[in-house]
Amino acid sequence: MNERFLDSEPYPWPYNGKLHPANTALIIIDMQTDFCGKGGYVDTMGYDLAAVRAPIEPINRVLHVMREQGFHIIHTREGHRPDLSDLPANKRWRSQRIGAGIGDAGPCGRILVRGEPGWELIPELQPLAGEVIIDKPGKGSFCATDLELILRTRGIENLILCGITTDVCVHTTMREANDRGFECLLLEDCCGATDQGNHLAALHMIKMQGGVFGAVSDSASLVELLSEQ
Ligand code: C5J
Repeated sequence: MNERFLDSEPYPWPYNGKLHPANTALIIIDMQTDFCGKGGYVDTMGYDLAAVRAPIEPINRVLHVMREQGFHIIHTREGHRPDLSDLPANKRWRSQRIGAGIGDAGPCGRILVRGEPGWELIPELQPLAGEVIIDKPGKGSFCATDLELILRTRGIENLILCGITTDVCVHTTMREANDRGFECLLLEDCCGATDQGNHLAALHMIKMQGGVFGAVSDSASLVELLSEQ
């Protein structure tokens, strides 16, 4: 199979040029109403929704092309069991301090509780039948989930990360994946954070030390590369 490399920083990605649908997954992190919808967790905390909604359209463009070409598509959702048995007391306490208690009632149902309207993936980015959905109780997608087993079983080596928030769940997942030997790419316009400074800092961190967690590119560059014959 021909080698191909994406225009990305700080190095052309992936490192070995092996980029094809069988060994590469798009992982869309936590595009849930609680993180980018009106009345959800992020909205209740008082953050501006514009920055966390900005990635919706670029993600959709990438998703369309990658679906068409048969790449693996993975969605994640952060949330807790209705009895909150998987919610650490300190996580709950901190959320209550800021007025958006996880497990408490809000305009979109109980905040970050599985099965509630706010916990659902947004209508614009609904999974198709057969796409993997990972339910995670934490920020990283590998902690207390079967994500690694699924990736190894399918022979996936490359992960293209997008979603929200850049500095929290996306970054934690990228770090976890990088430590496990996966070749990671983050699409900067397909991510968003509750603080623009944190978004930019998270992108900068990835590019240190020759690409300490992988590489950074954008949706247009990826779509262009994948559209080349
Ligand atoms: C946060 C996330 N920010 N999906 N979760 O609590 O980044």
